[in-house]
Amino acid sequence: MSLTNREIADIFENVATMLEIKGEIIHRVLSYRRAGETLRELPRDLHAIAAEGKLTEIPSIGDTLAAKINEMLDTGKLEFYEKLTKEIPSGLVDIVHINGVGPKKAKLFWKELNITTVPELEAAARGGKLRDLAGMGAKSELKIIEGIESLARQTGRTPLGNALPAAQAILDVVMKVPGAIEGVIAGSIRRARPTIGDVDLLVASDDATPIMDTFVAMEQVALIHGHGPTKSSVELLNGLQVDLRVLEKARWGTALNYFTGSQAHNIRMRELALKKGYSLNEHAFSPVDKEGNIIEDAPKILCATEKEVYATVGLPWIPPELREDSGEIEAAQAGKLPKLISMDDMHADLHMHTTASDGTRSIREMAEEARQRGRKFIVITDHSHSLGIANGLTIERLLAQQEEVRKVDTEFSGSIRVFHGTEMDINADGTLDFPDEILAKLDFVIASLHVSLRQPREQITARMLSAIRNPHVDLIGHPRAQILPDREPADLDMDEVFNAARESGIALEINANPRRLDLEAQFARRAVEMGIPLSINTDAHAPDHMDLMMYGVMTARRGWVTAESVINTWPLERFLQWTQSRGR
Ligand code: DGT
Ligand code: CA
Ligand code: CA
Ligand code: ZN
Repeated sequence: MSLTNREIADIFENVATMLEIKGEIIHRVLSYRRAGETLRELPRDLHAIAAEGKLTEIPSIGDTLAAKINEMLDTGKLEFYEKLTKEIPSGLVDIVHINGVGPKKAKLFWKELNITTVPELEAAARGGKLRDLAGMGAKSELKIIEGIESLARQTGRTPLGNALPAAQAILDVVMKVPGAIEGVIAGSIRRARPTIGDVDLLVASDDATPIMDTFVAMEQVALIHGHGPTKSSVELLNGLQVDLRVLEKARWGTALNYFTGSQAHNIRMRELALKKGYSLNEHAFSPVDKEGNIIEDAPKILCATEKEVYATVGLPWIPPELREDSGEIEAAQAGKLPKLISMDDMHADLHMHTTASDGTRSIREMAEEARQRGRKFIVITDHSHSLGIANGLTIERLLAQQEEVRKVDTEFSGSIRVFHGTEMDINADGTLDFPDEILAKLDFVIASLHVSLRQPREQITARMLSAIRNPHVDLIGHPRAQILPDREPADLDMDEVFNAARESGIALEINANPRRLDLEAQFARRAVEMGIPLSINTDAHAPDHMDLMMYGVMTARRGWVTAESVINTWPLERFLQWTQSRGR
């Protein structure tokens, strides 16, 4: 039996969780967890690396872990893990994955009530059997039930930020095959959904065979589900499913349109085609009779471009990010499609961290990185003191940092402006981490939720409103505090949040980090409809995070956002006017 990278990663991650339940030192737990994460995303098969004797060249793999990997590759199992599962029931690992249940609680339920599976825990919670345990109550039982339900809803989707680079790398390989004319990533990636079910690649060519052969033979392929002349499907080492379709260039438009979706958009397109007397599928428009049956010998319409597909049903081309049947067909019919924001419009990044809190570079280095990416102004926004885990700044450190920022700003004058701000915590009790007279000294103030994210709706909403109503706060960072694909957003009353934001004239963030994409598109769209300005920022903790801006822009486009609504696109003078018209 031969294990895949993903199975070995799973074993390491299970070991980490089991050691945590046992109460092992955190260092040991983390080394297994990190190894698991690394192996999951590894672009090469572990068998090949082991054969070259290069396992220890993988980041976070030392001699001990390399020996364990070799054992698994050779024997199909890990003695150490088998022993652990005799000590710690493996169902506890699933229990730890429930939102709101950590290793300590899992151990408590196991030791006190002999609960070792999720269904047993759910039955106990519903039966009111957990409330009398130490540190538990009726409320925590409810939370566990909610956590189990949300676990069931999680469908194993991959964040856009992982799927897009993986898809692009594969497309780059197959496009090098002679005869590949055009290639594109279609499906939900093209529509910029924040999470992806599977990857849909399209390539135009008159000779599919060598393209398909290259595709299924790629190093990152773990399993081949199908290998045919028009369609092949594989599973990658990291578990991602990829479909490749190869078709003739003459049908590119209909195929691209069909496989971009969404399904709901496609259904509307087919209805429009029928009204014009055609049946539309991925191959062509085929004339139909009055009953809707295809007239066999009537000439079909082939479309080489999407523009022709839309023109055939009487519409202008619709940007893929809008294709969800959420008003885009009507807008296109009325000539009212928005002119969506694009990367070219973005010339500022208003949220980033330095070594002062949990970033990896100095103010000067971050400014230089931003300058190289063509940004015209940035704001340094390190964490505030109550976020101890991120080494948040005290008032003293914040004020000292301001002098440093001013120095760097002067050094860079003429190429990029560097402003001073904060990403201030909205504390669990609704207070803010800095007093007003300190906030008044800053150029730009972000307030964010980082802790106590599972407070009940009323409490966490009130907390958010107190930040929105502070006249010194300019922006709410990653407003719903979600982490993709698994951490559910905070239970905020978004109507109240939007109403308060509109009243106080504050901006809301689209955090561009693909683990966040928060606000998500549908909320961004609602905010803009209400006249609330948005700000798209990378929240960079390291230089390469600045490259993630595109995910924020993709999300904004999916939310029908135009450049006008986004303060990062405004000229510097307008931005300064706006911040100065606010509390300071
Ligand atoms: P995903 O993979 O769950 O993130 O979402 P999609 O949109 O990529 O869905 P997928 O991969 O199942 O199919 C790709 C596109 O192909 C989809 O957006 C629309 C089209 N498509 C697939 N199946 C159907 C279908 O049964 N009816 C229609 N109208 N379109 C379909
Ligand atoms: Ca897909
Ligand atoms: Ca698919
Ligand atoms: Zn941040």
